Amino acid sequence: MCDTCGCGDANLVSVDVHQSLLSANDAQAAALRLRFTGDGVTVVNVMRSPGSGKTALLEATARAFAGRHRLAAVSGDLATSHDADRLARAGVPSAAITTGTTCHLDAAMVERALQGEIGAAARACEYFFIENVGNLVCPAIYDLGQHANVVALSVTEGVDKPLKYPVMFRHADLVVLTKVDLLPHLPEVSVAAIRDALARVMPEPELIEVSATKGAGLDAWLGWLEQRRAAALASRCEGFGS
Ligand SMILES: Nc1nc2c(ncn2[C@@H]2O[C@H](COP(=O)(O)OP(=O)(O)O)[C@@H](O)[C@H]2O)c(=O)[nH]1
Ligand SMILES: [Mg+2]
Repeated sequence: MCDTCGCGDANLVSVDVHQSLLSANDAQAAALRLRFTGDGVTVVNVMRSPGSGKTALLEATARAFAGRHRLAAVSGDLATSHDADRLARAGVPSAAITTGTTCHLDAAMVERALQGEIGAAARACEYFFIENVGNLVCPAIYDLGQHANVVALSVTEGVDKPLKYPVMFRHADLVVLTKVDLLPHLPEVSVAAIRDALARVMPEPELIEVSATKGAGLDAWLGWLEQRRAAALASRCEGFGS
C-alpha cells in the first residue's frame, strides 16, 4: 500500500513490507543514478496527472534540442505505447513501460526497460527522460535514479491543486506550468495565485511557464535543463576527485 495516498490493499501488503520494498527500490535507483552519472547522462523524471502535457513538453523539447543534444526516453502508462510512439516520431529513441494496474513507475521497471536499442541509446544520450504514469500522488515517492524531478502542471487544473495534492510538489525541483497559451481563455486562472500556492508546498519553489504547442517559455525550460546537466556533470567530477 502506498504510504502517501493509501492506494493498494493494506490487508495484502503490510506497511512494513512496503517500507522494505521502498528501501529495495531506493537501492536499485541509487545504482541506476550512479551508472547514469558515470555515463554523463542527465536523467529527468516528468510527473503529473494524465493530460497535463508531459508528452507534449517532451516532444517540444526534442524539436528544440534537435542537433544539439541526444535524447532518449521511457514512457509509463497503464496500457498502450502511444506516448513512446509519439516521442519516437519526434526523433527520440523511446520505449513504453506498460504497468497494467500499477499507478507509478519504480526503479526495477526502468531497469528492465533499458534493454537492447533503448538501453544503448539511454547510455549514449545527454538527457534521458522518464515520463511517469499519469497520477497525482504515487509517482513522487519512488526514486527512479533521476537527477531531477519535474512536475508538469497545466493551467486548466485550477490554482489550488498544489495545496490539495502537495506530495508531488514537495518532491519537485521544478514545476513547468503547461498550456499557458490557453490563459487568455481562462480569466479565472491567475499565475500569481499558482505561484503563491507553490510557495506554500515546494521546498524551493521554481516555476517556468511553457506552451509546448506555441513554443513560449521553451528557452527558459531548455536553459533550466542545461543548468541541471551542468550540476550533474560537476557532481561527477567531484566524485572522481574524491
Ligand atoms: N493548447 C495546448 N494544448 C496542449 C499543450 N500541451 C499539451 N496540450 C494538449 O493536451 C493534451 C494532453 O497532452 P499530453 O502531452 O498527451 O499529456 P500527458 O498525458 O501529460 O502526456 C493533448 O491534447 C495535447 O495536445 C499546450 O502547450 N497547449
Ligand atoms: Mg503522456
